[in-house]
Amino acid sequence: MKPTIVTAALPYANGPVHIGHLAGAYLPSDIYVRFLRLRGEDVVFICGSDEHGVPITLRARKEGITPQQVVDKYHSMIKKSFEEIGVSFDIYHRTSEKIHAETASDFFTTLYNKKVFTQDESEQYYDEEAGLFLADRYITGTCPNCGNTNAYGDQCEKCGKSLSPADLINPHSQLSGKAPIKKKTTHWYLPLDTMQTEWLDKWIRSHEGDWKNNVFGQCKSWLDQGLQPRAVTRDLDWGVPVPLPDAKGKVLYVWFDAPIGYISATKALFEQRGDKDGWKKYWQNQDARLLHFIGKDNIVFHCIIFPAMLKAHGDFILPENIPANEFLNLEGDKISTSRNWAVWLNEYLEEFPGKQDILRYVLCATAPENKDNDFTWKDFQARNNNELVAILGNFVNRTLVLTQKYYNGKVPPRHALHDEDKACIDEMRNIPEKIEQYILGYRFRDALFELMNLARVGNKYLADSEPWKLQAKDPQRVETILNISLELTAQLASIMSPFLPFTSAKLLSMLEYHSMQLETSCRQSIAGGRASVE
Ligand code: B3M
Ligand code: ZN
Repeated sequence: MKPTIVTAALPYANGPVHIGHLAGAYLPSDIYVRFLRLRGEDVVFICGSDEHGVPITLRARKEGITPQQVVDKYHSMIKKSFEEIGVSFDIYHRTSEKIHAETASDFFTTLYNKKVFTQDESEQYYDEEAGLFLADRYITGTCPNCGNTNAYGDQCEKCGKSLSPADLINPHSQLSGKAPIKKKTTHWYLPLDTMQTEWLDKWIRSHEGDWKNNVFGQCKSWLDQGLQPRAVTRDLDWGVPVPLPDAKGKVLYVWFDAPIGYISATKALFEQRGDKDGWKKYWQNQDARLLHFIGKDNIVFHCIIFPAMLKAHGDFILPENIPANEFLNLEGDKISTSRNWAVWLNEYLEEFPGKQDILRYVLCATAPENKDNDFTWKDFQARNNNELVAILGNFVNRTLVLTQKYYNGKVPPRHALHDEDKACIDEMRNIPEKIEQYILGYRFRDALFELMNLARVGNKYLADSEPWKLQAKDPQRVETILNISLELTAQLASIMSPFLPFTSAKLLSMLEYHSMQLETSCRQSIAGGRASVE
């Protein structure tokens, strides 16, 4: 069995996470990993806080505290929220840890020694009043592509175009508000242009049809425009110092160090497990699979830049897939941190205690898998009432109540099968296979829909066979119907666990099911066998 590394984008520790993040990267990856674990696969699930970069230093200025205070505050907040919503990372690490600085530093040094980088002196914007070079988000101006007057030096959030500070019209400093001057500085560059001709173009294009259309399409448009050398260092005082004698005051670009965070977090995980070299079985094994779950704004970094780094280094595998999602809007409007237009996960968890699975359900059902999608509270309520309660809850409730009433909670025997029993049993085999195929193809909405179909099958079976009317005249028939309904309930309880882990655990304990049996039963049903509650 191939070892699998699943990573979820490292959130910037400059604010809490919101439902858009959850629907984009964290829920799909959690569902996928929980499913692999159910199948008994060898998987590590890696995430952590991205604690470097300009978003952090800007937040520190805004709040009048140090960058370290910012990341300490938000790291614990984000970690706690993920735990409470049931995202089951094997490790939630942070890029301010020593092991990360060492790993990122060594990575840079290896590339430097292999003469991968080009070094270039250029003129960059400088804020004379603040005494700082204005990298990335320290500078804003008008987007040359769409005219948005608030575009950042690294990206326009309105049209999504990736920019460099020199592209901005009317640039001004985020620190002093003034127009910057130009000043000479030296940086190291990853020569993506030569890499494109050497291998990158071919490698990415070989994934057409296999990567999601939205992902491949974005990559293709980057390739068609022609890749440019990309600076991997910055003039900043917050980050991993560039490990060269002539690089004082310079740090690694956050997008150089952050993805290396996946590697350092895996190292930290195996250190915790007392197996110092255990991480190599994943990252340095040609048989292993690497999967990155991200939002669409991170596609270029995971599909082009990080693979380019990994390949240049030489000791690591490249990603097999990058199932990125599009964006989730809120009530028809783009989620925005600056306008505080979001459902923040920590606030949801406080306001709806014990209701984690409802949010998981709704976000999976409306996940922006192929195009942007909208979250509304009306839909949240409707899906809870009409789907979770009316379909899933109703079936399980009727089955358990009748079993209690007629058999004092014991599983009744099964007798001769009627056609309707056989039809129900067939669906109990077919639907889990469909769920499996959808999950493995990163189609979580379709998988969830099939899960609900399984409950629909149960409701129809009970409605058609009406056991409550038969108990007096044909108790044997009722035994068979409830035996099958219980088997379906047990199967639902196990197959729902990647999506609705809290409900699954509750239901399994109601069924007095042990986790060993759960795994066997699920594997059996997935393999087309029949799970049994006897
Ligand atoms: N922190 C950007 C983001 O949160 C960035 C992801 C890093 S993944 C290596 O969208
Ligand atoms: Zn724009």
